Amino acid sequence: MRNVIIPTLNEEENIEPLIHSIFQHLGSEEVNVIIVDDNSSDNTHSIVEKLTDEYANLAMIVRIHEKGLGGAVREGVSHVSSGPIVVMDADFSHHPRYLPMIFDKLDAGYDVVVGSRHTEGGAIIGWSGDRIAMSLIATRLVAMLFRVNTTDPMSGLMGCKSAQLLETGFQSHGFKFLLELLVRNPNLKVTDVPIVFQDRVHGSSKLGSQTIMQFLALVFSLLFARKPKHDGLRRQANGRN
Ligand SMILES: Nc1nc2c(ncn2[C@@H]2O[C@H](COP(=O)(O)OP(=O)(O)O)[C@@H](O)[C@H]2O)c(=O)[nH]1
Ligand SMILES: [Mg+2]
Repeated sequence: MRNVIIPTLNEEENIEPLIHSIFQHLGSEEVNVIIVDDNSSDNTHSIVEKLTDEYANLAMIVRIHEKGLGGAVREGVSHVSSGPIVVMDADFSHHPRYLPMIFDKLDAGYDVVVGSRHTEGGAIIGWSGDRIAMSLIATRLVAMLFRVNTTDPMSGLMGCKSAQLLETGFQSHGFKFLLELLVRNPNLKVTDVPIVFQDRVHGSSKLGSQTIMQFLALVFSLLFARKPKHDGLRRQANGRN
């Protein structure tokens, strides 16, 4: 069974049309949709609850005391029994029309499939110049520091072959869990599919200055966690095996 995990925080205008659209694109019998809501203060919770009467394969987890995208994803993954998983935003920036293509690539044997804004055919629509510049700087910095097999390690739209990989592949609770997954697991078979990322029309972004600090802290922690490139040579030079 295919699975889609959607972390939500105050997405009352987006969540109902998004859920209908996902089931339309994938078939309501063919996919489990799991909403992980961090105790939204708007009506997200009650809207999803109402829709669970309509869709047998829709589930919602509400976390009362925790916040954070990465932790919400891991919580959702713990409710997946089998099959590939796609993680996407709730705000239509990641359109459900891309889901069949991502699942097809996972079925074809890729470990991770990234919805990329920076590959041929991809784009970002609606962001301010400042936000595009910030995202590009972060992407370039990551490309300089780490070997990641994607053009968009900062993407929030990603597919993963199994729950096990998503459960164990990253530790942080913040936004950039894909980056962490790729750096900590450098041998994964990764591919990109181009996406046109459309900035949200309803609701507001939860990204703030705290997110930038979180990103920098993650980069530093990954730099220290990274295995040396020439591990074998170094051990030989030290006379150890
Ligand atoms: N469960 C949960 N979801 C979150 C949290 N922060 C953001 N989200 C959701 O994660 C997705 C991406 O957040 P968004 O604010 O759109 O970030 P942006 O697209 O980078 O501006 C959306 O579906 C949000 O509702 C959080 O702390 N917990
Ligand atoms: Mg968004």
